[in-house]
Amino acid sequence: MPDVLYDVDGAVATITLNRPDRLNAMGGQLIPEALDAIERAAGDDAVRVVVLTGAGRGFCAGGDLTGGAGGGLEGPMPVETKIRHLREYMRSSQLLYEMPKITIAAVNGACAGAGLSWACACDLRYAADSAKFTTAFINAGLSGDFGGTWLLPRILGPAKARELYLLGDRFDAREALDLGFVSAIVPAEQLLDHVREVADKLLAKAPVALGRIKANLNDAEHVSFTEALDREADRHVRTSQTSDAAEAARAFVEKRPPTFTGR
Ligand code: T3D
Repeated sequence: MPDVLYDVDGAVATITLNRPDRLNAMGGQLIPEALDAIERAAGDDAVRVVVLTGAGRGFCAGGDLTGGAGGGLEGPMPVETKIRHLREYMRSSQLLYEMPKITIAAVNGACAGAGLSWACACDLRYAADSAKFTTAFINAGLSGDFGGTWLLPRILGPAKARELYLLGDRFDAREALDLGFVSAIVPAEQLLDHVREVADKLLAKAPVALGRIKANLNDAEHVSFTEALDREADRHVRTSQTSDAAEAARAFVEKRPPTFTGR
């Protein structure tokens, strides 16, 4: 069995991390296969929403502590080579965060370490009632990778993110919801159906506008207010020129649901 499964249904790609006996820890070929799958979804014009989830009772337990790192990060090689390989694999987080499609983490269970970083990189997160979370790196004597230390402070605020990274405590789905880390808690057996409903809701919206809203929100993390206003103005005017924007206005006036084409 591959360590990552890839499935497309309509315009929704589902990437399933698939090492269930290890809570989908990042050993074997899980990291390179996940990067391939994320690249594939990002590059497929027919895919508009990407769902990341895990097989079995885990979402992703982070680095594999039993066999060390997977995907060629282990073994005798110069540290600079390892850094280069890891950085290449970490493009997975960058793609989830930056691709102009909406990415959703369906956190079906344990979500730890670099697995939590991947969840952070997604636009939206939904948790099964059985999900549990930990930044975990400090418990493994590590400092953090796959972007979590950049992303989590932006999601939760710097004080809470610092606490979670420095202490490494576990938190459950209820606390994740209270913190605003996930948008909803769903009974485990209904999680993927719920996420599909969210995806369908997104599919009914204008794709260019969605992608540009994501770009604006991403820019807001790191550019000045002046620069953000410049980029908002540019994207807003360009988006207003699309036929989807005209269709949205027509549909509103005609009191009917809009039909978007992505142009
Ligand atoms: O490779 C790379 O370079 C990528 C870099 C990654 C860096 C990191 O992510 S460092 C962080 C590594 N992850 C952790 O430290 C998390 C360790 N795991 C846990 O804290 C807990 O297992 C969980 C909170 C994730 C889940 O707790 P629980 O009580 O639901 O499950 P459990 O009983 O602890 O674990 C169930 C099984 O999964 C168990 O195996 P067994 O005893 O049934 O044979 C456990 O050993 C295994 N497992 C859990 N996490 C990992 C793992 N096996 C390998 N690696 C793991 N990370």
